[in-house]
Amino acid sequence: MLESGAFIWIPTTTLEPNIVDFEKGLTSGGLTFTMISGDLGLQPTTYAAAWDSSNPVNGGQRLFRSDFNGGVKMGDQLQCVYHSSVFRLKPGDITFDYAGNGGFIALCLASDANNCKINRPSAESTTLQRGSFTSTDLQEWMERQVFFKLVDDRSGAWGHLAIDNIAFHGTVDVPSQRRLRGSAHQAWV
Ligand SMILES: [Ca+2]
Ligand SMILES: [Ca+2]
Repeated sequence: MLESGAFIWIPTTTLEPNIVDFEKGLTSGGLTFTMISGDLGLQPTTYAAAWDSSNPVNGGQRLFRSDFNGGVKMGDQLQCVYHSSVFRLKPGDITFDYAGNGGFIALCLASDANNCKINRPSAESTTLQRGSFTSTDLQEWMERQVFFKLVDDRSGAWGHLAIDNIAFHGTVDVPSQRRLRGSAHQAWV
């Protein structure tokens, strides 16, 4: 029997991953991606504009591709760093579809933004491939506050990052009104 003032735990995770598919722009899968440096112009672009990108597992209409400004191909000389908003990491693999040979996706600690797990495609191909951070790789950061980086750091041939369908398990930052009782995940009874 619960005593007055006790609290119960409200689960905030499901078995289904959040999916960043870029279909509605840079706010996707519960996260918002913001350009930290670079001069990339508009993201995402469309598969129709980036006609040389193909995704065998269905990318929908849009993807992030660092050599594009909206619907215009700008070239591999561009570089950029995007950060996502922060989320609390939950158990499960993180998967994504990516291509290119000029950038990477990273998962970083919110408390130490230079402490990152990096996954760099080496795909001199226009066909997106499946990549992942495995749950084993991520175990040490379970329940920690983390965020994604999308980085283009090369200017030569194939020096871009194409990425779509970032699937992760996590809970996004809880709205401030739920902090009134001192904890984001408690409900008083
Ligand atoms: Ca997509
Ligand atoms: Ca580049």
